[in-house]
Amino acid sequence: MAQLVVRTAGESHGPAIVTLIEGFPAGVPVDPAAIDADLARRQGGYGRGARQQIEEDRVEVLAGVRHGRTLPGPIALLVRNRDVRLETAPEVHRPRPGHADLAGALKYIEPDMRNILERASARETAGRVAAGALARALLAEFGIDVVAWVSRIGAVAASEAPADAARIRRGRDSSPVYCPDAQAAARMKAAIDEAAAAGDTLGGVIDCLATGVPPGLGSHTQWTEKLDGRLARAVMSIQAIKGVEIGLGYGAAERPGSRVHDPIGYDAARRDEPCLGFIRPTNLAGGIEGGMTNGQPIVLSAAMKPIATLKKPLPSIDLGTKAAEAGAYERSDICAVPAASVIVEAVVATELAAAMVARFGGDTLRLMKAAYEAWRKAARQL
Ligand code: EPS
Repeated sequence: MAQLVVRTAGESHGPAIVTLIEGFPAGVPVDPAAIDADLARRQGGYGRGARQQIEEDRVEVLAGVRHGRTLPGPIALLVRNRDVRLETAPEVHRPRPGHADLAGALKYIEPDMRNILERASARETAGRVAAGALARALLAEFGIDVVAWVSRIGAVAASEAPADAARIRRGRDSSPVYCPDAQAAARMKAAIDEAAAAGDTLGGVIDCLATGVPPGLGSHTQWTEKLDGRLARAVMSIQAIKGVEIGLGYGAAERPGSRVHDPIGYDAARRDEPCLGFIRPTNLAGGIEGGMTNGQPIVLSAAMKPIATLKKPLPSIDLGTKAAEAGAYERSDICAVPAASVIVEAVVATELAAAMVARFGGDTLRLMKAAYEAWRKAARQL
């Protein structure tokens, strides 16, 4: 089975973040400006700290692209850091509750937690967003669109977003907190100001919608291939994400089955849509049944905890003396939920691209399209 794999390397204050992408089909158009646009969105959003005034993320394509299209070989992308001081940055001895510091120190028997936090840092996600932009270019060739936005910051929740990805994107992109509900966005901004004034930080919820997804991505045959499991892992692996829901998610536990499962109907007039005519009046499953897409849009949400680096730090200890001390503080974001929405979009796109490659073969875009069309033709005869 063809396998698309994305890996990153790099420390927060090292020279660069590097991304290696293997198994990506050849012939996909690559637009560095589109990658940079996603990188810029990831750097933005109201509530970001001083670091983002230093950084100016731009992709450099080091390998795997020629004449604006992907080659068969691995793709290597590089995003340089500007705040480079890995060799001179001070040691960290006071673990921050909520960060990787203490767990990493215990794992590696490491008294200087700088050696942990530099890689644990969410700076790494610049690499995953760069890969996600490539994945989106591949998905676009098949009419698949992924959009993610902020639906809650702290206690402020947005009203339900429109069902249409283009409308969500328009609203989101004119919002300082990447939330399509303008009234809620204003209250979210005020909540971030309040948290900043209190020396505190805020988390929130990110919603994600993928449209145009054909049925049958993922598999019911092996747990490792179940798409809901793969998406949950990809999203949960984003720094500070503590919960992932697909469709109704936790809400499904409260209801009887008759109010959870989406009835099935058929409308021949919709045979050319991704659902192939098999319509569902609701989409509480979030587009996935039995670990496979069912032709409905994928609906997913993720909960992000507040940033662990606090201006008014929580009680901690000095790892050397074991004496009570406040957790370490240099500077921090107040709220990075808008940035995390860009990362959710990227990792969901990457996971869907991987599922498309696994399903329709990954050597070249042209062969992949031929396999996709052959399957669609056969599926219409079901
Ligand atoms: C981060 C701490 C901050 C964030 C960083 C993630 O960096 P610094 O310690 O340099 O102020 O700004 O995120 C980024 C640099 C980024 O580009 O997203 C952390 O501890 O996770």
